[in-house]
Amino acid sequence: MPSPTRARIAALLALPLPELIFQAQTVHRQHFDPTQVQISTLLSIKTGGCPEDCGYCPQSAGFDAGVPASKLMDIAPVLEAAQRAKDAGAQRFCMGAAWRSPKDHDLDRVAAMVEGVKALGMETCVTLGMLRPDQAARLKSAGLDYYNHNLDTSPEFYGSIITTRTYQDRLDTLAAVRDAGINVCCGGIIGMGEDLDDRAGLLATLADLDPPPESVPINALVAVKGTKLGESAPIDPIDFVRTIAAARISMPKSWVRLSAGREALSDEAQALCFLAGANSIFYGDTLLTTANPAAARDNALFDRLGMTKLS
Ligand code: SAM
Ligand code: DTB
Ligand code: SF4
Repeated sequence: MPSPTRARIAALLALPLPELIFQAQTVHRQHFDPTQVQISTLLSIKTGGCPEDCGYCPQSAGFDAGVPASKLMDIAPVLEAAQRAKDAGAQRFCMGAAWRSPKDHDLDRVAAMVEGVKALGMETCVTLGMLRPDQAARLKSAGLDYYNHNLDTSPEFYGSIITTRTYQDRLDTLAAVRDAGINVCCGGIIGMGEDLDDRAGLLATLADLDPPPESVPINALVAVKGTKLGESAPIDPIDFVRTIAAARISMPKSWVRLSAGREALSDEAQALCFLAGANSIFYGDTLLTTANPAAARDNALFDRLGMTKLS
């Protein structure tokens, strides 16, 4: 038996597009200014060589995707990158590490990065893999605003994408983050071969978290050659729009982030995503290891649409 939320979301995904967009717009306007977009810039602070086997990820040591492994960055260049992101208009700086989970001595350096980025007057986010409660508390005391940890897909489809950590491991990390008083950033990826019911299952699991994540990144798979999913066919952009609309309707108060995959979308498809309730993006030429639209292209798009970056 699907959960009531899952059945409701599956029905949303099957609606005619004009009906779905109307419902999403109606909900969106009850909680947000539909002309404003929240802006985060990503930096990979520890790249590649990851022991996990996530089938989509160019940073897994199990794939040869042309991403060399590097060590955790020093603090100073990270703060310089954050200052550049702030100068370019980013409100939040998100630091990602290709770890299964952080070691305590690495966490000390990440905590110092968080303190430094906060001191620049930016919001902070990190994504470091699985966290224990004491590690989440350490990050909270450094001033961390958001922790990103994705469920990626439905509980049923998950095992065909990742075998080295379980869905429950991810839920446990999310609980540790929530209990530490850090905002939760949690979403998933579409285009990995999942069906519509898996998309509904992902969104229902997110929506049934209590409370739902404050930030919900919806990624379209960036198919990187050498990864297990490197030969996947691109998704239909309209399916991306539908997923975003269903996320907006099922999590009315969350920031829904149009995340990886924007480089392959036309300006018009991105405009539809904003109409469907997306109100946040990653901004800057690179995500972690793959390309993202240049800031100038995003600024031109916002001008065209009469939308503004939240500061
Ligand atoms: N290693 C940490 C972890 O996995 O928890 C943090 C970094 S990991 C790269 C963050 C998220 O990026 C993943 O959970 C996944 O949702 C997303 N991601 C990674 N590779 C991707 C790809 N090729 N296309 C779309 N999203 C991707
Ligand atoms: C999220 O959901 N998407 C971002 C962020 N959280 C860390 C990462 C996307 C990564 C895309 C592949 C890459 O650039 O390596
Ligand atoms: Fe490692 Fe994160 Fe990539 Fe999975 S998604 S292989 S945990 S860096």
